[in-house]
Amino acid sequence: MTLPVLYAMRSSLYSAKARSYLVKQRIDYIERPPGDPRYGEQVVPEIGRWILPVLQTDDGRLIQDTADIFDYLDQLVPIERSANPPLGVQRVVSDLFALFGSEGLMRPALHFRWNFDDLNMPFVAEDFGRGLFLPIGGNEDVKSTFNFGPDLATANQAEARAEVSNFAAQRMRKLTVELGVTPETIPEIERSYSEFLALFAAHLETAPYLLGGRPTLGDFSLIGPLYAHLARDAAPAMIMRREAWPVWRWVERMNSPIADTGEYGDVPDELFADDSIPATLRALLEYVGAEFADDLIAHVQFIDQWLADNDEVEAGDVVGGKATRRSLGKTQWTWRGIPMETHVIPYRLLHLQRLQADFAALDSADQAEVREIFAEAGIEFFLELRARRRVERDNNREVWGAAQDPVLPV
Ligand SMILES: N[C@@H](CCC(=O)N[C@@H](CS)C(=O)NCC(=O)O)C(=O)O
Repeated sequence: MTLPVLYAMRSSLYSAKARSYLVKQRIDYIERPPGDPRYGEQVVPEIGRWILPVLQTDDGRLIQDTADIFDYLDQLVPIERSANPPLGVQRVVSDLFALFGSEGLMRPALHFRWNFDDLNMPFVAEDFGRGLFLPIGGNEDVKSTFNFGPDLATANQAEARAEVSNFAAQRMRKLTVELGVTPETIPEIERSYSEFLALFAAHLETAPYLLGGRPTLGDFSLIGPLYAHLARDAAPAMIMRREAWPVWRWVERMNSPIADTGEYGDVPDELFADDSIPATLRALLEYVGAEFADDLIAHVQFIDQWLADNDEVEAGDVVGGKATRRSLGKTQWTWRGIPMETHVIPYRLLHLQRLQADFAALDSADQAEVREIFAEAGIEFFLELRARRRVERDNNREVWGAAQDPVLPV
């Protein structure tokens, strides 16, 4: 039997999302690091960029992007194990955490990885080096992908690993600043992350997952930042262990093929009864409002203005002009009272569109309930916010979609 292959790394944020899904749904698979020659020879040319994770299905198709990987895999599991709650209030709440988990914890993840070198680097450098450079050949692809000096075929292996690892680390350190981690914002990033841990831990006192007895897309997204960086790297691992035992356990649980919910007694693997959203989860939604609403608005405003300024763009054009350019430019906004400058990533709109489409499909009673919950959390406008074009995925990259009337805060 041919098994699916996940090209991934333990230290990669988005890899953790796909891996957790495969593990929790007990889908047998093979995991290969990007240093494997097959990644450079087959995957990168077909996907068109160096990016993780990539799933190779058992019939050989390549899927990039964790949201698309979830959609593909979710059709394979029995409906009662689907990570998409049935259409209702919980579906939209799961979508919200799919957006926030994928995009909203990047700053603490990057800060706690790249600004604590003494504690983190011995481990992270090993992880990078051993995932990116394998002693089994194929390293010419690594060399051309990363475009660096030494002749890897003859280089000392440890030195070559260090070289590759350093190269990748430089890129990520640059990204850390580009996404708004600076000396001015760091104290608030740290405070905000501790607040998140406290609220998520309080929720997990009541249930093993976001929406009850089994994980949903919201969990499978939050595990990205919370596993690869915030639980595996030494400095933030200490923080999570010290401040939020239930979150640490949730991270373990999200990587376990069994329910792993013993401390809750006998928990049925069902979502909260009656499509309900408990108070502890509402508190977490309020946190998402405080943490992420201004960020999302700034993104959508910038994207809309960019589209106004670049009206030659047509549906089907690759976002950013080429698949490797994920940002449209930089924008300034105020985050929790602090001036913030960040790169703008149109990819985010995909998650927002998903949430809005699911909301539109609800009956009016469910819509009213979602409105009430979102309004209480200060995120009601998430249900309408849009730029003048959609973003879609085509051939494993982001492309502009149809034109539409923008909806922006006045
Ligand atoms: N939207 C993508 C994001 C994937 C992504 O950003 N992956 C990172 C690793 S965690 C990456 O490959 N970065 C390489 C780069 O940007 O050069 C997904 O959900 O799969």
